Order: sequence, then C-alpha cells, then structure tokens
Amino acid sequence: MESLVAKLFEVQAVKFGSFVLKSGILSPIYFDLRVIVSHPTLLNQVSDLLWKTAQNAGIKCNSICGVPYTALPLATIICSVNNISMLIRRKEAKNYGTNRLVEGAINPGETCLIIEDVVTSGSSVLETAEVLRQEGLKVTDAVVLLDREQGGRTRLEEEEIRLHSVCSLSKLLEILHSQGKIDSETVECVKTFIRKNTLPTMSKRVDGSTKQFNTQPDGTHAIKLCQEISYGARAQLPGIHSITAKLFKIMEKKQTNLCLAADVTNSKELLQLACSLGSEICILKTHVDILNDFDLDVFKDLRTIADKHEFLIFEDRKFADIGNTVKHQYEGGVYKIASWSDFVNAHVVPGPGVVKGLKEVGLSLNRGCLLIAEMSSEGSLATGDYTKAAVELAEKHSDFVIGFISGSNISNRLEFIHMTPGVRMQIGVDNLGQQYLSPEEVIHKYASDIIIVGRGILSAKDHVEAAKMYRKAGWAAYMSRLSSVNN
Ligand code: S5P
Repeated sequence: MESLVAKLFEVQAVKFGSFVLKSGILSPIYFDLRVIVSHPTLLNQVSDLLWKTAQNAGIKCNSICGVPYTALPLATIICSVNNISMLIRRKEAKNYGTNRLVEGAINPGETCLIIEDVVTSGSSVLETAEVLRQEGLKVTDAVVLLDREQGGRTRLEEEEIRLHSVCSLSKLLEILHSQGKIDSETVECVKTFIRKNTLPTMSKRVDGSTKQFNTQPDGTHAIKLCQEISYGARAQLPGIHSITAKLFKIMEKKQTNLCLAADVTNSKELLQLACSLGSEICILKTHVDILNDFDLDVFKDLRTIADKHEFLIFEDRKFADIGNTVKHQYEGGVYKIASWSDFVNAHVVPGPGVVKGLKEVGLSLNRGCLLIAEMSSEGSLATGDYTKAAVELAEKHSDFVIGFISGSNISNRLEFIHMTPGVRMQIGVDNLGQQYLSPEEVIHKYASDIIIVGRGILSAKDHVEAAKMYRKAGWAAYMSRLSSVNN
C-alpha cells in the first residue's frame, strides 16, 4: 500500500494545492487516475490490488465491467490476467446498428462485478449498475481503488451494492503524511474539506418511498452543498446572465424563493393574483394559452405590476419544435410572448435547434430560457441520459439558457437556476399523475432553488395566507440548507 500511494503521488495521480473544480470552488486535493495508463507497472499494480481486494472479500462473479473510462484498462487487465469474461458499458448507445448499451456476452441472471478508480458519491458506479441490471445481470459488489469517504458507500448500500476499496482517503493522507510528502496542515485542510462535502443520504423519502425525480449525476450534489452560497452571492458570479442576477437579487431582497403558477383562465383573475401575491413571490409563471380572454394589454398591465412588486414573469410555454417554428411562436402570433415575459422554457427533445431558434429572438431582448430536464409527472421520460443532455445543452448556450426545470439540483454550475414544480404541503399525487413534494424536500433535500406552486395556493380559501405559508416554508428550507452546509 505504501509503495502504491507513493507512486500515485509521484505520477501526480493525486495532487495537493488549490484546484478549481468544475463547480468553481477551490479544492485542496485533486485526483486524476487517468494518468496511470502511461505507467504500465503502476497500472498492473493497481489492477492486481483491485483483484486481490475482490478475492479477499470473497466475491464471486461471472464477469467484470469497468466504469468508463478510467477503469476500462483496469478491468481489461484484471480480466485478461485472471481469465474472466469482460463487459464494456457504452457511455452512449450507438445511433446505428444494435443500439447496445453493454458490449460483450450478456447472460441474464449472472453476476457482474463493477470496477472503478475513485468513488465520491457513488453515482457513476450506480449508473453502470443500473445499465447492467437492466440487461438482467446481478450487481452486488463494486471494487474501487480509492474511496473518498464522501457518502458513496452508504449511497451504494442503499442500492444493495457493497463497496470494497483498496484504499480510503484517510489512509492515503496518513501514508503520505508519514512519508513526509504532505504536512499536518494539508492533512487537516483536506479532512475539513471532505467532511464539509459529504453527501447526505438523500435518495429515500422519509416515508421510505423513492424520490419523484431522478438521481443526480456524478457527485455534484456533494460539491454543490459544500459550496452553497446565498442567492445574493450567486447574483455576483462573474459572467452571470443579467436575468439570473436580477432574479437572485430579488430573491435575496424579498426573502422569497416562491414562484406562483398562476394557472387561471381569466385575465382579471390573473392581474388580481399578481397584485395581491406580488409581494410574496419572486416569479409569476403564466400559461398564456389557457386564458379565455387573452388580450395583449393585460400583459402590459402584468408587466407594470411585476416591476412594481419586483417579480419576474415566466411564460411556461414549453417550446418543443424546430428552431424556425419556435422562433415564430416566441416572437409573433397573437401572444407575442417575447415582448412581455422575462424568460420562457423549452423541451430539449428537438435538439439544439430549439434553443438556437429561441435565442435568435430572445438574446437581443435580453431574455432567458429554462430547459426542461426533468418533469414532475408520473412516468416522465425525461430521465437519465435525457436529463444529462439537457445539462450539456444548457452549458453550450449559457448566454441564453439560465437554468432548468428539474426535481433537484442537476448541474454543478452555480449560475444555473433550478426550478421545481410539483410542490405542495400535502405530498402525494393528483388524479392526472402530478406528483408532489414538500418545499422542505425540494429546497433542502434536493437542493433546488425555487419552488413552483400552483394549486397549493390557488385552491386555498385565502390565497394570500397560502402564499405566505409557502414563501415561509421555502425560505426556511433554504436557510436550514445554508446553515447545515456552513456548519
Ligand atoms: O414537470 C413539470 C413542469 C412544469 S413547468 N410539472 C409541472 O407541473 N409544471 C407546471 O407547474 C405545470 O404546468 C403547472 O403550471 C405547475 C404546477 O401546478 P400545481 O397546481 O400542480 O402546483
């Protein structure tokens, strides 16, 4: 173990200093196990240790699958040396031919062992396990070189996968310290960083049921939670979209993360809601096409009310056509949505064209757009790779895309806003498949930024009282999230 750790340090597979992570925060430690492919002796040593760890744990398997990409060569060596069958998980299905997600001979019912280099939250192991399980394989164990001790073990246990590690982060720190390669101060600094970045168990609801939206990608939650900064501070992020900055400032100033889903069919009612609830909300969300008496002048009035009470207008139009069509739908027609709404949203199913089309209209008007990465309705198909594709699309168009409709925090970039619908004090499901979570769950547990509430407020006898209650609950959840991270 000592020689392995020393070698990893020597080839800079583990580094100490100040590293800016993808999320923008500074980390005192950085792992890059990809470099070991250039050091064949080390590559063999790591593979050997991984296999010995599996054997010591008494693991029996019919095949081995390495989590792409870093663990692929490790799995290859283990399989080749020990004469075991290997499976390769594709990151993306091919667009032609067989569309297989797993290459190799799959025999449903057999057990496949997962190999990984580093485990943080456990989500990349889980993703691979999910794909293998979908093929009918059993996944009961995963062997990793390094466990960062940030909650991955517990998370995997929840999904009935035992984690076996060659080395833990504490052990690695201890060895490097005893070898005089790092000082006590560095050890303490890394330990504090890791402690503050440990992923809370968040996959199961208190009542034991699983959460409504999909699990997040690769450990970003951990980073995000540690690095949690206030809405106000996020408004100051360099290069942030002006709509997002304005929204964060409003939220901080008015102490609200409540968006009202003003799903009413009458303009007068819409304006009345805007006036009476304006001081409680940061955003008013409209469905212009459900109004029976649409008139563009109403939206001029709504704009005036929005400016007076300081909230933004979000037209929940869910654009989902080719670029050329959405451009016209956004700018023209009877609704002229771009003329009065601060931001809109779009499905990502058409691909980048939908964003490009909307952007041609919205950019010069300084408008923004949310991408629908997940949906709150039962059986939604916006999950997994679809959700990830939405995040990638947003990153490519961050001059116009300001965030997501999602069930939880799905991007580690703090300049993106996460807005979550399906929020109600009484959690459950409506008769058309809408699924509800509480404000506390959405904001604290799933680290979203804004709660979208419709019928929770609109079906209450006293709209103002109900809005005050949701505002209070959403803000309290945000405050407790902030304090749990900072302590
Ligand atoms: O996935 C989604 C996305 C949206 S924008 N699920 C949703 O419910 N919405 C919208 O949020 C929906 O169109 C409605 O306007 C609001 C939820 O309303 P409620 O009455 O169920 O709170």
